[in-house]
Amino acid sequence: MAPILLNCMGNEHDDYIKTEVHVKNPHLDSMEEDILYHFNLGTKTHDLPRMFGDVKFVCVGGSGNRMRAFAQFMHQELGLLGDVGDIRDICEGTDRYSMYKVGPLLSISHGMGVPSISIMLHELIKLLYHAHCRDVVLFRIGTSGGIGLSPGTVVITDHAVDSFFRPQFEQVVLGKVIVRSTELDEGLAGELLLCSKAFPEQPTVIGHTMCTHDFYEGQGRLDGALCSFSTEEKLEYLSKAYDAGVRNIEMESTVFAAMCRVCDLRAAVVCVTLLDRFQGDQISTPHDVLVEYQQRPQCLVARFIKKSLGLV
Ligand code: R2B
Ligand code: URA
Repeated sequence: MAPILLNCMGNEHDDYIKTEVHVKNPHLDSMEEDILYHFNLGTKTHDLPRMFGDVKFVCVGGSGNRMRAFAQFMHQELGLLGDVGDIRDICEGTDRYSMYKVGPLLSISHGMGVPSISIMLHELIKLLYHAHCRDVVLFRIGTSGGIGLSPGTVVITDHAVDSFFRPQFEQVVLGKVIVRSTELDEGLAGELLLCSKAFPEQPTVIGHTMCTHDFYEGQGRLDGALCSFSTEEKLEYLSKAYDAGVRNIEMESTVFAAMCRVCDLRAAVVCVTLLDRFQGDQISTPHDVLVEYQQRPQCLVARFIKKSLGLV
């Protein structure tokens, strides 16, 4: 039986938009076959509705190992039958991305940066479309650099912004720039914030997330192989970002928000901060502390999913 989706208050969603996943490409329906090359899946070689038709939640994150660990964690959290050791990588035929399915949840890696997550999202959204999935919610769970927050703070993104603090994503198409909005689902962000009350030891805030195309100079770091600015200029830029409402910096949120929005998918970005960029650039926190920080977005999203399924 299909799971009943509840909102965070335990009520069945009245306002839940019960829709199939949309693709915004008129060419797709005239294609005889669609090969999802980077997943090593295809509409002729795989029965996508049978494999994925019951998917309700998709969590994406940078690393394949982290997304496997998340799938194993969710297997336990959802009380599913079977051995966690048997959860296999659906994309094992390719080493571009890793994909794990546990019950109604897909856990997928996207690599680092906008081009990598963008390729993955094209194929993921088509996969959900071909599989006739309905009412899917997407989450990006990841790491980030904080601005004026203590390390370990979880940031739920309201707007993803570019390096000029604009809530938009620019895509160059046929030599022209297309601008898409990066606003995320306000209700979903609010429900996640409510869920965070169950973890009082994990500070959680809602704020803007800045997405850059580089980890070093692009995020105002002084410790890359190249640096073209002074410490004062770095701090001035971070202060401007803070004043514009930016609370953390990472490298995928704008295209994630923009693509989900165009395809009418409810989506959220939940990233933990590994350091406060006003205090430094190097990530020198001990490994075990970083591992615990990285579990924080996972725990928050797990709680949301369990609430939605009426399990807590
Ligand atoms: C966060 O962490 C990665 C860089 O270390 C990048 O993928 C991101 O968005
Ligand atoms: N990921 C980023 O993109 N930046 C940081 O500072 C930390 C993690």
